[in-house]
Amino acid sequence: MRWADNPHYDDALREIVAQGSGASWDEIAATLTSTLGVPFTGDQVSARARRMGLERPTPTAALAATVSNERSRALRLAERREATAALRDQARWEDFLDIVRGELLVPPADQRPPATTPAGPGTPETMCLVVSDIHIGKLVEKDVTGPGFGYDQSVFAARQAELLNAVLRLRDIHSQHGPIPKLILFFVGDGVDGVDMRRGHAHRVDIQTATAQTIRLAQFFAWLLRSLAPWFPEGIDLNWEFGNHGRVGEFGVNLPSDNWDYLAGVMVRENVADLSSVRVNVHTQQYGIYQIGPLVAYAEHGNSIRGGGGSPAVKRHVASLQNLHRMVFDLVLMGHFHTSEYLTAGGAKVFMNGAWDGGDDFSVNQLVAASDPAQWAFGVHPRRGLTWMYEIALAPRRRSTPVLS
Ligand SMILES: [Mn+2]
Repeated sequence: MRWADNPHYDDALREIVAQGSGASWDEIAATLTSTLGVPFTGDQVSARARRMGLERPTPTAALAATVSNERSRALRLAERREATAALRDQARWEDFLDIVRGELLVPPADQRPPATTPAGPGTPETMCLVVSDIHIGKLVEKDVTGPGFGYDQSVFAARQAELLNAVLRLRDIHSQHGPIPKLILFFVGDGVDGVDMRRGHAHRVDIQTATAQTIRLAQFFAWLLRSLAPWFPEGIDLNWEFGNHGRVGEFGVNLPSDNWDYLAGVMVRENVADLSSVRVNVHTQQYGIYQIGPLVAYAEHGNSIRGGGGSPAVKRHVASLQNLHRMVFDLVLMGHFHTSEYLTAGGAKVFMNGAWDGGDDFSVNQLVAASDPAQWAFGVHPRRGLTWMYEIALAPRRRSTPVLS
């Protein structure tokens, strides 16, 4: 925490000192900690107060200040009583108008008060979340895959809620150690399922147009950002990469960003333009390179990897990326293979997301494989880098059916 970057800390301190309670610096620090949700020590507070030229009132001075405050308050009350008596009717009318105005006033979304929760005294860390392979519009019927699988619009809706809850739960858990003031979201593609990716595709969707799927994708992320914004006082960054399922036209015919995912990203950016703490970064190349604290992260969907999603192929691919960009990556964030994996590729840690749709006809019946709907989340310490990681499960563990005993 750099005090000088947060002028509202000064305001809060000045206000507490002005109350003249005679509290110790440690007590004032405790009050600031609970008001602002950021840990303060007595030494920190007294040093800052000295720089601001504030003096902590001694008990005698505090008493004198209280007496004088009380006297002027009594005076003000007496004046007000007199004025109210004289102008009673007008005052009542004004009161009534005030109530009406108050009821009609709808505060803009970004003026909602930030949710302040007490946080531990540890170093603030940034939370990161990787979202991908949502496949909005995809239909997987249990008749085809068995009851452990299945995906449609209602399953998608339930998993949205599960994701939001998981992020808030993780934030809560880690706040007990230290504040989590900032969230970085990575969308790495395949938000929409598409409608003409391959032969027979149209029969396996329950949202029949790519345009309608795109609208759902944009609505989902706008909802997620609006729901999360009050919990992260230093803001949310959403970084947006597109996948292969949103491709418009045949493979290789158009430029990469001729893609429904890309369009949804731009729609999200427009939708949340009124949220001052949220930044949405959508670009037309099919990857992004980001600095997160001490770490360099490379994010992409992953469809340019040749030879499957196994460890040797991913290692070759990450080595090629580092050669191509003449950079070393600490993190690689991706999806595409519908397999939740945590891999090492040289010095890079690779987070590969699972898919929201789980198993489908092809994966279950041909590949004999199915993804768990899992998405990665992790914490970044400003000096130590990667500190914690979770595989967020969007569905309960699959059970065998029928249950025989
Ligand atoms: Mn996918």
